[in-house]
Amino acid sequence: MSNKFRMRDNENVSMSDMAFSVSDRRNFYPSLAAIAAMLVAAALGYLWLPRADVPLPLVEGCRLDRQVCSAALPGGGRVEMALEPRPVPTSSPMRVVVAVEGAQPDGVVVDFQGVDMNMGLHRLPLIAVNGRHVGETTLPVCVTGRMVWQATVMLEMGRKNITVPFRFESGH
Ligand SMILES: [Cu+2]
Repeated sequence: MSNKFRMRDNENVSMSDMAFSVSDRRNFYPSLAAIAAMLVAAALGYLWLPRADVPLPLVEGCRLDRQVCSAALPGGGRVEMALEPRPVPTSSPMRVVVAVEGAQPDGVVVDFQGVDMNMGLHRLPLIAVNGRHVGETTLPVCVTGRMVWQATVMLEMGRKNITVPFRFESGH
């Protein structure tokens, strides 16, 4: 039976009875909508929250074109990086190997940038193979023949991006 029908049948329904049933319904649906809106906002907030960048200082006293270099990670563990072959070739492919000890990154990316010269940004996503992260790339040929590069390893750990800059020279 609809409300309209019932009201016509029962003319003496009081205003306070009506007010009660209407406000009851008005309170119920907005609170459900508010909860749903909060859940949606929380989900979007989680997705859109910027990842926290954790930049580590430059790894000094170690050149990737001469040796394997490593750095301690905040919260334990180590990251080790190697370029192959050594010395590093400029116009033929080189292999990049990153090993992470005591931590499990979701992804590993290496950015190559010229230190004294703008050579553009070369981003190399690595692939997980047998517990290590590997990739292959060819550095652009430098007009000066020899230059210093920075290889910044980015480890995606949960909601953190830990970056570790290493240095090397190319073109010997
Ligand atoms: Cu250059």
